[in-house]
Amino acid sequence: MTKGIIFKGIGGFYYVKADGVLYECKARGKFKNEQVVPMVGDYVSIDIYDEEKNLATIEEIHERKNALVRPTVANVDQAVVVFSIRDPLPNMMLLDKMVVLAEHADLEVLICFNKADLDLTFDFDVFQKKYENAGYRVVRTCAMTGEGVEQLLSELTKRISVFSGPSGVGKSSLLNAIEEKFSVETGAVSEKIKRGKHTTRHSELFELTNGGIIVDTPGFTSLSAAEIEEDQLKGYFPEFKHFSETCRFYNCLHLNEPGCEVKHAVELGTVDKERYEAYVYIYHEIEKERKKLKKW
Ligand SMILES: Nc1nc2c(ncn2[C@@H]2O[C@H](COP(=O)(O)OP(=O)(O)OP(=O)(O)O)[C@@H](O)[C@H]2O)c(=O)[nH]1
Ligand SMILES: [Mg+2]
Ligand SMILES: [Zn+2]
Repeated sequence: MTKGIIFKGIGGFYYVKADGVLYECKARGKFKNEQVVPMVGDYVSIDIYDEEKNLATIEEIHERKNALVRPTVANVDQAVVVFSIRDPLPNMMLLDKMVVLAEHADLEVLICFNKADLDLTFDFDVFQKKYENAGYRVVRTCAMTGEGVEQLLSELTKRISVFSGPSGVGKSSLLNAIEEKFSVETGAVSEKIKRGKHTTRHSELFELTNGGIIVDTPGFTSLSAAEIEEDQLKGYFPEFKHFSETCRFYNCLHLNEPGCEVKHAVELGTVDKERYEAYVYIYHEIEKERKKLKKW
């Protein structure tokens, strides 16, 4: 048996890279019976039955370190949350939700603002400061000119990073800017509604020469955080931690409780107001969604 990683999955076939060779694989029937679906990023053992045509069967799926639902990928170390400064404009609520979901999956987070060329007046420094204060690394890139691509690349060494974000922000374009040989398909943004056209249809792994791996994924427009429990959410805003230790109630949710030091920090401006508002918004959204789920 040979060990490999699932690089992509299309129409019931899985493409597994093992010892530098890409094998087209079917999964053993037993997985279906066990209701296990192989995922891109899975470490698997394969049985090669045709050396010439590179055909094999997935015999075993090794234990996952983690598994993301959206985008669907296993065993990643870092989420690169990609937004563009224009076309489409960044949806900050979606950005905060993606960061929260990455925290929930215990991933490192890197925030990337792409299409720097489209708005030279964009106040990147404000965004950078906002998210750096929350404990995140932030980069500004332009896939078109290559600006910031070296810096982005330096954050992608020796680990598996998943590029996620709305359609049309330039995830695939960034891959091509990093290494031309990837020649990933990219698609124009709709003129009218300034939205991407969902060009990337499947998640796929790309190996960098620096030893890192990038997962390119399909863009999305909305995201549910209902897998998170309401009272867990506060733990996914790292900038709250320091203040929450001195809240009057040990289980303070930083909503309407008296003596809340997080709210106090928001008033003083030490915790960013918009980030706090995103917390409250996502909290209520989760509450609503989870209530609905319970009814079923
Ligand atoms: N001006 C400008 N355009 C860019 C930049 N990066 C990407 N684009 C353009 O934006 C459009 C969408 O890029 P894609 O790379 O396909 O976007 P994506 O995020 O992969 O989108 P999906 O695969 O649909 O999720 C293409 O027309 C790109 O040429 C950039 O830095 N500047
Ligand atoms: Mg794409
Ligand atoms: Zn509090």
